[in-house]
Amino acid sequence: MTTSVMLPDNPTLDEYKKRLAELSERGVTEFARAANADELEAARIEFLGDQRGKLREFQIVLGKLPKEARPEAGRLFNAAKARLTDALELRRQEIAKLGDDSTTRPADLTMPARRSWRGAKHPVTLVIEEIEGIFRELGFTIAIGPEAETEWYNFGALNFPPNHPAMDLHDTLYLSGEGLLRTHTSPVQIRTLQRYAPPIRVLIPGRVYRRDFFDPSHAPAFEQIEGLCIDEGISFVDLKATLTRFANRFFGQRPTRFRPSFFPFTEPSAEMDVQCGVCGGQGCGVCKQTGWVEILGSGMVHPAVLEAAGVDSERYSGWAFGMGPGRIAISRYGIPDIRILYDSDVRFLEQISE
Ligand code: 2U9
Repeated sequence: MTTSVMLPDNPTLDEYKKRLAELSERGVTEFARAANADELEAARIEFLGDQRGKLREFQIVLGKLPKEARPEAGRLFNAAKARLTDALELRRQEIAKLGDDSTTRPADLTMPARRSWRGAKHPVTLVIEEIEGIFRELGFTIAIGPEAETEWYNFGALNFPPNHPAMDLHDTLYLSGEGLLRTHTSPVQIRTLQRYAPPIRVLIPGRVYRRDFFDPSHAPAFEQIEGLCIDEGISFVDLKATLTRFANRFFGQRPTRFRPSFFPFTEPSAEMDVQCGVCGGQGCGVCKQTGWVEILGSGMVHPAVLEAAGVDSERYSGWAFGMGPGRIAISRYGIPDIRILYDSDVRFLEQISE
């Protein structure tokens, strides 16, 4: 609604007072007529807008009135501004009480749709799912199991002799009463061997717990993936061939190598490295100048472990591996500190979303 209240450039005091009273009246009427918040806002801008509001013209002209007329004109200007402001606020409250008139006002179908908020998968989830996909293609089945375990399933069945120093390596979180939080997903492999007859090819992702304090490369709870292949006639060749195939699929055709290692549950044991993807093997900060990045540990399943799980170690053999997908996610996405994975900071997670 346009409101014409023309005010001459150099009005007399009477002219100023007459026009100001007219403007005030029209403004109160326009505010009262506003049917909704949008119309009220338009009226506010028309009468009280800082730049082009009608009342602004009266403020500017104040300085052009005869000197002796300015005090009275100023008082009248302030009274008119207060009256219009009160009328605006009153109508704002009335409209708010009426509630949102979107139920009565016809929907504007030309309005753009609101962007629907989408969640995203966590970087570690993306890595786990990609690794699962590769091993599924190699004939592995995904298995899961309990996070609260017994000492036997977490250590005893895995050839950890009582009080073996390796158990300290795990710095275990024991539960009140009995039991513990599993320090690796290996107990699920024992349970699988007990329940199913070979041939077995399982991949076991899951959360594991260690009594570590958070630091740039350790977290007290982290994700792990272990794999197990048990059949007749399985040899170290099968281990190397399958894990090399995995590495080539996940990291691309980069050189890999195996280094002798030790684990109580495998013999022989080997760590597997992939050539550093940043420096191409020249040595850099990421690979600590070695040119290689460790990706997993592996080995031929120790016969004592097979026997503990009720599998005939004379007839069956097999290999196993374990890796930390969180560490792989750090190296893949160039994340400097493992704690960033667990801060749940949306600003970080939004950068790596799918
Ligand atoms: C059974 C038999 C053997 C699982 C294995 C590793 C080597 C290994 C670590 C990698 C990084 C744990 O997440 S990590 O800290 N694991 O190096 N794990 S072989 O061997 C098994 C498991 C179950 C019945």
